[in-house]
Amino acid sequence: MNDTMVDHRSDNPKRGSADTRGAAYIVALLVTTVLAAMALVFAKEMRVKTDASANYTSQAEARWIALGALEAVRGDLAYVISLGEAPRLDQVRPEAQPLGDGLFWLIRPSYTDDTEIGFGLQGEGGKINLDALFGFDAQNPNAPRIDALELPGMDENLAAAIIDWQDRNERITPGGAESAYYLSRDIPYNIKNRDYETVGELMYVRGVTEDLLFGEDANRNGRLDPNEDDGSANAPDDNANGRLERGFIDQFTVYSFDPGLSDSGRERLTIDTIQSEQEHNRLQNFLISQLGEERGTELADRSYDFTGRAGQNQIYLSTLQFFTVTDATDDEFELIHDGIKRLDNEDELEGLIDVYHASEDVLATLPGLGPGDARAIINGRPERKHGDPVRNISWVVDVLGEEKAVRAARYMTHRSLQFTVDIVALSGDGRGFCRLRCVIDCSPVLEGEAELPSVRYVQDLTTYGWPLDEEVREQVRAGASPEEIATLFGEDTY
Ligand SMILES: [Ca+2]
Ligand SMILES: [Ca+2]
Ligand SMILES: [Ca+2]
Ligand SMILES: [Ca+2]
Repeated sequence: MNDTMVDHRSDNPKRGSADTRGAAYIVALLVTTVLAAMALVFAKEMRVKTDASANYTSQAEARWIALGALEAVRGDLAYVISLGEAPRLDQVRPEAQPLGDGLFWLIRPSYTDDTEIGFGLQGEGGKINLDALFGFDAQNPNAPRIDALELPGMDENLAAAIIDWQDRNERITPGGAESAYYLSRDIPYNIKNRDYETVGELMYVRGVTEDLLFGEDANRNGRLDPNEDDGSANAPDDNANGRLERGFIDQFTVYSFDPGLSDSGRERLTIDTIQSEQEHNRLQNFLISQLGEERGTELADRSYDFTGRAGQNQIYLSTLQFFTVTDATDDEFELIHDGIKRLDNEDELEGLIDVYHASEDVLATLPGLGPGDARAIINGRPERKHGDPVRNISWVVDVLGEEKAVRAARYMTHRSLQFTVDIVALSGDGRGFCRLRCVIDCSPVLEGEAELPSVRYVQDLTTYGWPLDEEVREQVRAGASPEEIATLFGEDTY
């Protein structure tokens, strides 16, 4: 054996030794390389897994912050309602609010500047109620009958199809579509013939497209983003006109509803059918309680002259006409408007338009009004800030003139009772975010039956992407304080 080895060595000692060492070296090198590569792969995988679990944790954190934000808003509004006040859109602080380790924002369209994001709640009263839209509900004769054709993108056939989808019958409104159309589609489905429950449901209706429903706001943040103003260069297709064409989703609602109670949950007094001394006394007592003996009696007498005593039997076109007929002052009307209603059966009102928050497009659909009137209303809105007591709509008389105002006021309200809460939540490390769009109902309930505002709808919009500036997240990752983050947006717009 030794011999063999020796022989072998002596045969070719140098080559054998070099081969062995070379092979070992190569194997070692290979093993090292493979090990190093494996180590790298493992390290990378570990890193990816660590990142993934960190991201998952951050996202979960953001989601809890969003849900917490919803509860915070409900709590804030419940407190306001408990004071006997109508909830106002400016009663929650909407920008960069710290919650847990993270932050949340409440966003909404700015309405005055398409390139800005607005902050705060969105009043559903500023939108057109699909279920009360054209007054097609025979059960609800007080519902507004609007001129929907004033809306961008709307035409007669579309309006008819929107009506037919909701109305209880199978009679085709001229230009519309009933079940025969929907059942003859490639994938047939039944027509609803019931109230709309979400605005998104419009996608089922003949002629409604994604473009019509969402407009140019592809990421649904209410702002004109660069890709939404560059034509077809980047999705979506837009008209590159420097303005954000909004879709039906921003103009319609299914939630606006007024139970016809005062802000503090009291029954209102009827003004229109007062023909007996007894009814007159009730109204007079109410007016005296609000305005004092002299003025209360004076206003009650003027109203009684109008509705019955002088045998005129005139009918109020709206509660705003009570303001003009009685010649009340703005301050007096502020004290009485919430305690009166026009008709006995005017308890439940669906779809009244909140003139403080409706867009120009929406206001132009009100019966008797056009785009010029809509602009005048927007320009004539009194500034409402914290603590501002002006809450009724007497100012509309100055804007539209008495005759037009008292007619249109039948479809108007000074308050939204349902709100969209569009929550953007960011985890403390700036890595995870969550977006929830919710609708809460703050309708007053009868006195003494206090309730937390109810959540009517929640939709997760996280997949639409981060809606604010990227800089916000970068700053949070870099450890900026909520105050510093809030200043990124400049003046607040709620
Ligand atoms: Ca129908
Ligand atoms: Ca956008
Ligand atoms: Ca585009
Ligand atoms: Ca545009």
